[in-house]
Amino acid sequence: MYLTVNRPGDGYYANQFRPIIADGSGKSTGRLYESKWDAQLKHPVFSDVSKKAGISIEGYGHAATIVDINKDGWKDIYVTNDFISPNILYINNGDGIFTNRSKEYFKHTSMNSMGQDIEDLNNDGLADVFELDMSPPDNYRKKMMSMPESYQSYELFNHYAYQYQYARNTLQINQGPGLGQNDSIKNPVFSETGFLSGVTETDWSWTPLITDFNNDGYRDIIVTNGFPKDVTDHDFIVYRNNPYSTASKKLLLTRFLQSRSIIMLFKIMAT
Ligand SMILES: [Ca+2]
Ligand SMILES: [Ca+2]
Ligand SMILES: [Ca+2]
Repeated sequence: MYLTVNRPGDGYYANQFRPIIADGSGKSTGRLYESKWDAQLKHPVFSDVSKKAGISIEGYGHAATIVDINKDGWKDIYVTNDFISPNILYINNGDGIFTNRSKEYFKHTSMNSMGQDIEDLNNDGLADVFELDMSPPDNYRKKMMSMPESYQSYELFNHYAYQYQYARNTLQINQGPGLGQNDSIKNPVFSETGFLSGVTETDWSWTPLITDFNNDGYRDIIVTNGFPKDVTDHDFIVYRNNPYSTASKKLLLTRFLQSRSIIMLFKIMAT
């Protein structure tokens, strides 16, 4: 069993660049529990094996999927982390130890990563990865809700060896194993086709579920989204920052803007 962990506070702000703590001492580090049968208790007992399994990289985790992504017979763990903390792809080495290979497998990921699902979307037998972010589909809400992306951020991704990340949904289509020298098999190659596939912008989104809703043989995607109030509306942020010293907290809370809450359903078309 893998548990994602996110602990705000304690001096950790997941939207601030800093070296990633990868020795297990970071408070927002996921945990892996091994289930073993206890003959005396006559039921399984879970024990925390995170440290010896190499589950030691911090990140503001929101979701994890356990799947054999490279088809070597060993189940791997993909973790989506919110804010700028990079996602983690724990590849199972087959000896009880996992190694993060996210940057080797994916050219970039979503930034404010929320939920994810990993299924075969194009019926080629290979697992594809869909993860959610917060980009709105219309221009007005883009301008009102989104933060600008800057070259400085790009340079900071390089400086701190973070994975490149963009604030939109991403769809990683698995192209199958790459070929090495002498016809050897390498890691799978993924193409990020979010824009081409028309699934990048579903506003403030939480969790996708991929399944064939209409029984036509192609898996579809349902996205749950919405937020009670638009807390990242730029006008509201200015309003909140200026009169906070004079208005009561109660008054400010009543002035939150209403957010639209919708559920989007993508039907995958045969091509
Ligand atoms: Ca594997
Ligand atoms: Ca596929
Ligand atoms: Ca379908």
